[in-house]
Order: sequence, then C-alpha cells, then structure tokens
Amino acid sequence: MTPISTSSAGTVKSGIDELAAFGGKPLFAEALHVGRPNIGNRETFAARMSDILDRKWLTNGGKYVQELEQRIAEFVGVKHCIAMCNATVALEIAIRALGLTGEVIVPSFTFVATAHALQWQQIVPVFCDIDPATHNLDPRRIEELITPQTSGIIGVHVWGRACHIEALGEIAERNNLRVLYDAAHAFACSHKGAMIGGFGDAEVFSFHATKFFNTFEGGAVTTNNDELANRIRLMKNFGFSGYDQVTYIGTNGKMSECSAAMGLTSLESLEEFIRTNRRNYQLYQAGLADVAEARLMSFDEDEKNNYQYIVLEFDEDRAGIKRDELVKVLHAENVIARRYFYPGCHQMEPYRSNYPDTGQRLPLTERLVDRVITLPTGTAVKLRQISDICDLLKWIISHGPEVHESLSRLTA
Ligand code: T4K
Repeated sequence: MTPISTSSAGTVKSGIDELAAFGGKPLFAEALHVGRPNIGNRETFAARMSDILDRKWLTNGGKYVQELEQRIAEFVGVKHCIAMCNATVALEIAIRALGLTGEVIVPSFTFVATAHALQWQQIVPVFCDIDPATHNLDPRRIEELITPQTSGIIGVHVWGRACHIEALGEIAERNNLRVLYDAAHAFACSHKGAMIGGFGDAEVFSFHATKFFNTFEGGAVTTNNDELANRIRLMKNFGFSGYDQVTYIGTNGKMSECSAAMGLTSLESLEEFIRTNRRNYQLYQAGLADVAEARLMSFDEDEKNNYQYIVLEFDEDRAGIKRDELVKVLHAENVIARRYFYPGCHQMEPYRSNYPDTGQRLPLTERLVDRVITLPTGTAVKLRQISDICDLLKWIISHGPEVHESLSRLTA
C-alpha cells in the first residue's frame, strides 16, 4: 500500500499545560470512540422495518433472516450460514454441536467471550501463547498443551488477520481434534484468496454494533458440513425439528427480523465501510510513519481486509511514558483509545483463580496486552480528526518523559 500524505504536521498542543489532562481544552469537543457503529442507508432500513411490521413476522426464521443467511453464504462462499442472536451464543452452540468436551485450546489474547463460551459448558479453556508477529495462536505452542482430554482448538482471527490455518489443520488432523474459528473480527477478510468463513469445521462471525458490519446484536456460524449445519439449526431453535417435535437439547439463538433487516442494509454499504476504514488506515499509516514508539499494525495487502481496527503496539520504555498514561491523556482529549484484550482472559475470573499460574506459559500474550492501543476509526471519524489524532500522539510521545513526570506529580 502506498502511504498517502497527511494534510499537516501541525502542532495541536504547544505546551504540557495545554493537554486536557492538565486543565487544557480537549482537542475534540465530542468523544471519538473505537467501535462507533457504521450505519447504512436509513430509508432502505426504514422500509424494511415497515415491511416487517406490516407482515407481522418478527422472528423465528423469517424472510429477512433467510435472505441474510443466503447473502452471507454466497459472499463467504460456504454452503451454510446460520444467523444467530450474537456471536457468543453462536460459539456456545457451535462448540456443543461439534461435540467438544474436556479441554479446548484457545488463545488468551481474545475477547473473553471465546473462553466463556467453553467454560459456560464446563469445558476447560486451555490458554495458549500467541505468535507476536500475527497476534494469533502460535502453532508451535499448541501440541505441548494437548492431553487425552483435549477435544479441539478454537483459533481466533484477531483483527481480521487469519490464523495459521494450515498449521492448525495439520495439528488437528494428527491429534484427531476439531477446529472451530472465532471469526468475530474477520467478516469480509480472506486467507490465501479464500474468504474467511469456510475454514476449519465451522467459523463464527460477530455482527455486534461495534463491528464494522453490524446487525445491532448478531452473529452467524458458517460451515460446509451439512450434518453440522443441520444440528446447529436445531440447537439454535430449542431443538425443534417440526411442530411439537424436539430432536436435540437446544436453546434460543435466533436472530430477529429487525437485526436481519439491519444486516441486509449494512451489507449494501459493506464496500463503502471497508473503503472508509482503509482510507482511515492509510491516513494513520502516513501520520505515524516516523513514530518508532508506536508501531501501526500492518495488513497483508494481497488479502481482503476490513481494516476495522487501528492497532498500535506501543513501546513505553522507548517513549518514556506508560501505555496506560498515554491512554489516559488521550481520553482527556476525547480520543477514547482502548487497550485490547487487556489483561488477557487468563487474568480474568474464573480463569485467574482456577489456574493462577497460567501466565507463566504466556509470556508473549502478557507482553502484548501491555502494548496494544486501538484508535478510533470507521465512518464516524473524519479525515481531519485522524490527522489531528496523529499529531496529538506524536506530540505526546515526543514529550513522553515530561508528560509522565507531570502525571506522576498529579497523582502523588
Ligand atoms: N469473539 C471475539 C474475538 C470478539 O471480539 C467478540 C466481541 C466476541 C467473540 C463475541 O461477540 P458478540 O457476542 O458480542 O457478538 C465490545 C463488544 O460488546 C463485543 O461485541 C466485542 N467483541 C468486544 C471486543 O467489544 P466493549 O466492552 O468494547 O463495548 P462498549 O460498550 O465499551 O463499546 C465500545 C465503544 O463503542 C464505546 O466506547 C462506544 C461505542 N458504541 C458502542 C455501542 C454498543 C457506540 O457508539 N454505539 C453502540 O451501540 O465490547
């Protein structure tokens, strides 16, 4: 990707006192968030909502859910897409439908839902360290964690960058394990030219409001396995295979027609959302090109990416200011930067208490959770605001030790 040039290298602050953390005026009048929803065409959405109300078919596999499932299956290139109320329930159902039991290997560097979906069903999430180059499961660390109780691996395509899919597949085959992918971040992304959604035994997408493609709340399981798809369909509808006929233990994982209407509308603007995210990414790339202390995560330009996360790895030793101090100063300026996935699932309950020593085998995860910062992007952020965020970051970092000292005095 050719970096585009930033409009200004202008100074957004001319002294420490001007930082909002020390009483100055915030750079932005309103908060800029990570995860502000992208909204498609309002008229189209309103027309669909009106139709739903007219037809009085609100949920339970209605017209819009069926259409969304079909469109997603076509887009991803899989045989089956089963829309769900959210990705957490979709993960729980996929885990159960795959027959996972005992122990399942997962990264700790993920949203806690990945681990909880297992533990919720009394399956132990066995946390594995990551490859620092990709932030995804390190295949070289997986086999040492396999025991007779291990039934599967859940890989997470963090930031939409694909896991080491071939290596995971080989390990699974050698050890007779199932592979499920948490593709919550990876809608519209590809691996070796093939869309994410068709790998492993099944993949799970999240369409939560904070994802670049949203259905308010929502998610989906995609798979090419007919039998598995059938089981998942039954399980997400209480196990009903017909009127009064229950074939499995099931739950309620259904997506509503409102969510599907939003999904269809979002799908119509998908390319625009990705274009905006990519343009934002390029602007951050240009704006932060010479900032060695804050390295912008890269994407493989030969693949399809959704560019929904602007991820920095921040080197606090080099900058002379702590990552959390930087986040605090940014928040005061109304740049609501986020740590991800701090402090790692293994440091959250119940995993922290159940397995207090897990951190010892996760040195790279523990390092990464102290370095990551995500920045605002999406259709809600303007180009000028991104240049200003870059200038602000550069200014703070170039005054790192001073800002650190001033913050220390403030809290002393
Ligand atoms: N696996 C992975 C790898 C995931 O990342 C996730 C979800 C899942 C599984 C489970 O998927 P779901 O069951 O949710 O479908 C968010 C989301 O709740 C969650 O979906 C997401 N990952 C996770 C990474 O982030 P928070 O705690 O960041 O949400 P919150 O409420 O702080 O919102 C973030 C920002 O977005 C806010 O500062 C404001 C803005 N926002 C948020 C909402 C909900 C809006 O502007 N409008 C909104 O409607 O969790």
